Amino acid sequence: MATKAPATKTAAAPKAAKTATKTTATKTTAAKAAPAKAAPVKAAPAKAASVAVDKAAVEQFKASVLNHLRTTIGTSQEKASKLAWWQAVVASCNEEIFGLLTDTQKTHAKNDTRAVHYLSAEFLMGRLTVNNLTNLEKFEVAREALKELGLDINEVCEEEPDMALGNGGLGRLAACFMDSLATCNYPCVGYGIHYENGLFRQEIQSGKQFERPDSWREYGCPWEVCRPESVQNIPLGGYVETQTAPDGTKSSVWHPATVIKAVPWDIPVVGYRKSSVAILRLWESRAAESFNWDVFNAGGYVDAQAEKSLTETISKVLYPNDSTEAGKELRLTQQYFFCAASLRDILRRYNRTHHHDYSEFAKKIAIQLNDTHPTIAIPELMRLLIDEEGLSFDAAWDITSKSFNYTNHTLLPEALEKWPVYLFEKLLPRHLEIIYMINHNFLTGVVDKIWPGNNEMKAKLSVIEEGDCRKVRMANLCVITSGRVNGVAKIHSQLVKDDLFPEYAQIWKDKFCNVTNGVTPRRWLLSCNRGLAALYNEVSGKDWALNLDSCSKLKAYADKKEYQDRFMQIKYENKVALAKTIKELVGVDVDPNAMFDVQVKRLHEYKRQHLNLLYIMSLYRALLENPDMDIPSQVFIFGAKAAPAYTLAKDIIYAINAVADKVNNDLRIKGKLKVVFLPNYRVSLAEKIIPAADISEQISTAGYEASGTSNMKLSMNGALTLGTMDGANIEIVDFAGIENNFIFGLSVDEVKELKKHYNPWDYYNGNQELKAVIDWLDTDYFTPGQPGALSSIKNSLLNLGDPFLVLADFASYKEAHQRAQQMYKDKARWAKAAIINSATMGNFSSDRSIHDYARDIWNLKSQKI
Ligand code: 26W
Repeated sequence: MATKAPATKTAAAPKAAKTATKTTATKTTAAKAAPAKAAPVKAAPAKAASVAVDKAAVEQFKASVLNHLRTTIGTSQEKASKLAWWQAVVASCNEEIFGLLTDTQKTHAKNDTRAVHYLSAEFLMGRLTVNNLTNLEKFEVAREALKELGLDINEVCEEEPDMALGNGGLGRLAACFMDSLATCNYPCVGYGIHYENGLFRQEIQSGKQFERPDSWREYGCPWEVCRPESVQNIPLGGYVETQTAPDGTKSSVWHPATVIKAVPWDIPVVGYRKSSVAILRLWESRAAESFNWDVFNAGGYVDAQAEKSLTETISKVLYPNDSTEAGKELRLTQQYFFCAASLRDILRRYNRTHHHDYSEFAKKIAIQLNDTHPTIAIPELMRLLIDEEGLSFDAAWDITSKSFNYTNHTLLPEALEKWPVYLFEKLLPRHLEIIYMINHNFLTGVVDKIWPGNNEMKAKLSVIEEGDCRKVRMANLCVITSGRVNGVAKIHSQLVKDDLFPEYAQIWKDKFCNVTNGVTPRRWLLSCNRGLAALYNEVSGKDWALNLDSCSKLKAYADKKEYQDRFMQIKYENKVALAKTIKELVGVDVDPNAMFDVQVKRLHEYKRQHLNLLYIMSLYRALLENPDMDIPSQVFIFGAKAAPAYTLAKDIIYAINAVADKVNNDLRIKGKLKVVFLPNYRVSLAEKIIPAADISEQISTAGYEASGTSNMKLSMNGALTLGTMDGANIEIVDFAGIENNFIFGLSVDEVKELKKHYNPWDYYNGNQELKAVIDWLDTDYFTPGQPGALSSIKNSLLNLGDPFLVLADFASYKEAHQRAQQMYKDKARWAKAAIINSATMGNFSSDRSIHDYARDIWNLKSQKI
């Protein structure tokens, strides 16, 4: 094991820039890269701490990699491709990781610890190599070892495909939580789906989004381990038979039509500083062993293969929607498939020590539902306990209702899952019976007691929505069953209680609570921003990544020129690196001295990328009128995937690209404005963009963004938030100071009020500039020869009523941008604000979130390994 290297004082920031630059140095020549103008501030005196690397550890790592190259990968140093080198590096890491994993699991088994089981349809893990090396405290050693082998660690790590098994915020949150659970030593298992294809790869052709499959495992994933000993068989479909025993008691027997094999793949999640190693267990669907090949004669062989592929379709692809429920049969099957497999796994492990005595179950097992996607786990646990373990309905309910908790991540009505009853009848007939029973007990035992004879109330709170197509309301089932229901930021939790579930809150006033989201500082600061990490090492000591609050020590230096210069020098170097990436990805030259204004997140009307676009158009217009306008040069950077069927979202991407193309090539505005849309936004691209941002665009219509997490990552890396009082923005500016950010727009209450009588035409007709840019969309100025190509945006903003109040917030948004431009001219003031933002984000470490869950929801103790 590597000994910990003592810190020495050397120039860290320039070093960081060098590596960051190398990351992206692949195709373009250096000469073509962004014009490296003089830094805005003089290079600061080289003071940040850097790590002197242990020579013996380097030799050991080198030997291990070379050995794996030969004996695990089966190639030689001379022949090895970069991919092979990467695989060998992973194999070296795994030597240590598997040891730590075994220690963790032994400790938990020995103490029969209570554990949390995090059920999530998505885990957006991204790449693991740099993160695991960092958490093992081996990154510097590996970098040096590879360097001595003639390799650049960043280039080697670029070989790793992202594990994009999630859509956006919810999936990435689950990944950050796994990192924090492991780091904080909480016994846990993450359960999800082993999608063969993660979120689609986005290609941009002529400005338009095209979706391509993402086969992240095409050449195998060296981090995952298949566990055939834990395979589960999952029944599906068929019918329920009611049997009457001689004593007259009735019972239900489910005769499933099919059985699907669930194969677990384990991904070890390494805690920081070798704390514990958590397991992320992802289920892959296969044709069951019992699949009857014999019934097929020679001619049926092909049909048999076809039928086989149907069962294997279940884990084939991640649904790419992050806000609209499509109601597809396959999606419900996916949800049931991974929940059923996970619960069997939980029961199997529980019974190893408890031998089918369920009296301790709720004491030992906490289950967290990440949104409603795993709701089917509720009736499935009931079914397993009743049908397979012989418990009474009431006993099963007692256990189930003590085990589950539910996190809500969105208030958007179109995102709330409702499954047609006919789908349940077809796929899960026994689960439907159990749901009816739960609902009946709730309506008669609870609702009728509080609101006697109130049928309207019953209809409203029922798990079943009546109508032409009866539906199961998954959120209602979650709330009725769960011990605790939480939102993901203070304001959101308030709205969950007051607006989404007010009657339930009346019934159970203590059920509802808040856990504000967080992000892991290991990935989102330590690994992705080595320059800033080195500065924190020096100022806050070496433990800041375990205790992000200690970063607040930097705040004391926010007024000191030396630290301002160093902080902004680090930012500048990150911007140089991003400028290079931008050049490679979209061929646009951007000036690292310009203000980098970043909006990265899924594309959605409520997130209002089109508000940003309208402002950019107005700025362009102003610059055309006065090219010498006294404003800092600005680069607007977008990254966003649109759900494939979300036409308007795709139109907005097209419009951003059309405007970008025009603006970037217009010599009249003298390079003062650039717009880039970076294709295929994903975790690994976020890690390059976020450290380079000056401005963080968080401009959702107030009340619609549950929390946001890019707001936290950007602020942590020293970006100033230009945003609305929505989600976690409110809490962020609470810590960082409203004077260090640019808050604008309607509040939640003002949005509610305005929505009662909103008329976008009033804003259009009342603001000449706004009218001009909206009308511009109707011309062919940005789409030569194709007038009307951008008109759908205008149409939504006017004829379709502007559902997210873009026009109402436009003037205020523009004014916020002007404040930002003003502050940017004052380098010292800006640097101070950037430092304070970064230094006050301690509360937004996902460690804090996980401690909150452990204390308030899971009643979970951390276990030293
Ligand atoms: C059924 C289709 C569907 C799929 C995913 C509907 C809704 C979702 C997610 C709940 C959407 C999501 O990712 N929500 C985001 O969750 C983050 C983590 O809590 C928050 O930070 C974001 O504000 C929220 O939009």
